Formats: sequence, C-alpha cells, structure tokens
Amino acid sequence: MKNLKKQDREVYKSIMGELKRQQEGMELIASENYVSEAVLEALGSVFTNKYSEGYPGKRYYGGQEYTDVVENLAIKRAKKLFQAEHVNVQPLSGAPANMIAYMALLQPGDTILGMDLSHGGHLTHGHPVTLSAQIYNFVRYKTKKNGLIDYKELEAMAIKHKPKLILAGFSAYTRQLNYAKFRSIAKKVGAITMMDMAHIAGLVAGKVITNPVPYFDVVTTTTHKTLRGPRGGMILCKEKYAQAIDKALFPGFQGGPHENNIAGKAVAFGEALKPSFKRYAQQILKNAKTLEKELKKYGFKLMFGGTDNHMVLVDVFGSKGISGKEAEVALDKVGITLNKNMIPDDPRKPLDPSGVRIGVPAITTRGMKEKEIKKIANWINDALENHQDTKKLKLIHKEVISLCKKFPLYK
Ligand code: DSN
Repeated sequence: MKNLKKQDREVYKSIMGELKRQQEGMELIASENYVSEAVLEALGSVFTNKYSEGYPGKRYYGGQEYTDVVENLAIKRAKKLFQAEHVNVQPLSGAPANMIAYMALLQPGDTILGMDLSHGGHLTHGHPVTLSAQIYNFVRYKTKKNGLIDYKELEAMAIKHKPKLILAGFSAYTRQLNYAKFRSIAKKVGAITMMDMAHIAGLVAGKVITNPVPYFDVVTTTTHKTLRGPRGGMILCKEKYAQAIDKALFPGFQGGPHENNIAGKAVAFGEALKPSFKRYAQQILKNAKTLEKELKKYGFKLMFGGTDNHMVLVDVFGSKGISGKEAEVALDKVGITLNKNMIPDDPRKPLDPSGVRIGVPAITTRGMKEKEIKKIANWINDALENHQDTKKLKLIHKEVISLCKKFPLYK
C-alpha cells in the first residue's frame, strides 16, 4: 500500500490498525471469515472503475469485453459448486439479495412464512423494522423444545395462512433443515420455496451439508461467510424464475454491479471448487462439535441441544448469570470477538439478550483445530466466570494474542 501510505496517512493507519486487530484477535463471529490474498487483489482491481448495468452480452454501456469474462466465470463456477440452473452474482449483499427475490416472486401484500427471529431467523426474513415487512405480510414459525423446527406447526400455519412463499434459512440456528419437508408442505399449499443459505453456503460448497439448491425454487446467499469470498450476495434459482430474478435485480432494485467484487467472487468460487476447501469445511464441523462438547463440559447451556453446522448458540444468562451483552464486552477485553444474540423466546431485550453466538469459520481458516478449540472454550469460561477480575482478563488476553500469532494471517 505504498501509494496510500504516502497520500493518506489517516486511512492508511486505520487499515493497518484493522489488520493488526484481525491478526491478534480471536474472531468467533459466526458470519465472518478471512479472504485469500488473491481475493483481496481482485477486490482492489481496476474493475472498480467500470459501469456494467445489465448482464454479460446485454449491457447498457460499451467496453464490456473483460467484465463479461469475469462475470461469466463467476456464474459458471457458482453453477458448478451448487448445481444451480441459473445464477445471478450481482447482489451487493445478503439483504438486497433477499429483497430482490421477494420482488421477483411476489406482489405487495403477499404472505411469506419465515422463521421467527429469536428462533434463529434473520432480520430480512420479516422483522417488523424492515422495509420488506412493510411491503409483505410475514408470519413466523418456530422451533420445538428439542431444537428442531416444528414442521407440524409449519404445515398447520401454511394451511391456515396460505403463504405465497415459504422461506427457510437462518442466521443463528444450528441444526440441519429438512429440505424435503419444506418442499412437500409448500407443494400442499401451492407456495414457492426459498432458502437463504448465507450461513452454510461454504459447508454446502464443501459438501459437508446437503445442498438445498435442488430442493428450493430460489436460494439466496451471501458470499463472505463460510464460503470465504468477498462481501457480497448471490441468487441461485430454477430456470423458471431466472428472468424474474434478473429483472428484479436490474433494473428493479440495483444499478451498476460491482465488477471488482464479482471478480473476487469468481476467485473465491475457484478456491471453493478445490479439494482443500472440502477439507476446510470438514474441519469447520469438527471444530464446532469440539466447541459444543467443551462448552457443555463447563456447564454452558447450548440452544437447540448442540450443533450440526459451524456455530453454537449459548444461553450465557441461563448458564452463568451473565447477560449476552456483558459476555460480549468481557470477551472483547480478552481479544475474543463474538456477538450477543437472542435465544428462542428470549425473556431479555435484543440489545441485552440472554445468549451469545459463537462460530468457528474464521479461526478454522487460520488453521486452528480441536486442540486450539479446547483452549478457546477454557478461556471463554474463565473470562465469563471472572468477568470483573481485570488482572485475570489481562492474563487471558496475553495468551489469546500469543496463540493468534502462532496462526499468522496475511503474512
Ligand atoms: N450479519 C450477518 C450475521 O451475523 O448473521 C447476517 O445478518
């Protein structure tokens, strides 16, 4: 970054600060990851200068010889990764991807049956504060005491509310979904099926979780979580919905796509097609299982009974009498970053809920395995049980930094 360093010290220093924070911190936010140097290079490329409204071969401006090449590459690789009939790689991120899918498939006022937020769903799946909740009528299904989705209730709600769309997917749910069940319930009531696989896309690409794409009419995702690509979104769908999705994206919702970002997606999808990515996905599952077991040993209560994916949702208030917010702050002090999170039917408030969500994709990218996970679980327990002991927290922080340095990032 020699030019930036010379020209703009303030921005340069903030980037260097962030780099150091990432290098020395234990990143346990379930939705974060580290892209490769190759993806970073594509993101910082001259494609950022180019307008390219439209799609390969059908653009509104000239000079598209190379944008078409890179966008076609991203599409081809994504199709291969997820066995998709049609792919749109232009969504700027997950929230716009979901909005675009709703626009393509529904009319204002139509009913969507989606997962309750406190049971693991996502803001863009109809939380009252969102624009989509003002446009569409959302009804919400929940999980049962054993942690699985209550498919009987889902079916009864589908029959009662006659949704035009049934939505699967989550941001804080740890169990495998029964895709066939979603499909059969939707068929019974004539609904379209959509899944938001943002959290698990990398596990699907690595073939350690069943691919939802063959089961659902439309699948949305982000590209920067377990999939380990640049910050962005993507929509995969059956050919039947291809035109509606493409039109809803442009001119319906977005303007010029970010081709530097699409170049980064193409690189990341190329990486995800390699055998090493499968090994990465396998290790994520092993690490998450180890975290589940270790935290249980320390007396933590895990929501949904445990995990089948890359994260756990822990009731820290119920387990240790410390709120999710207090836990997040205490762990920040020892260099462990995670987020407070609601637990199903949380009696506490969203900004100070009962739980924390812990994910392993980022630390798995750094090469950490079961041995390191055991240490991390020990630190989490120690920090939460002694969250008012400044000396103790400082000591843990030193150990965290020292472990992170053994797994260097961007050497
Ligand atoms: N922010 C992402 C997450 O943490 O799940 C998606 O909202």
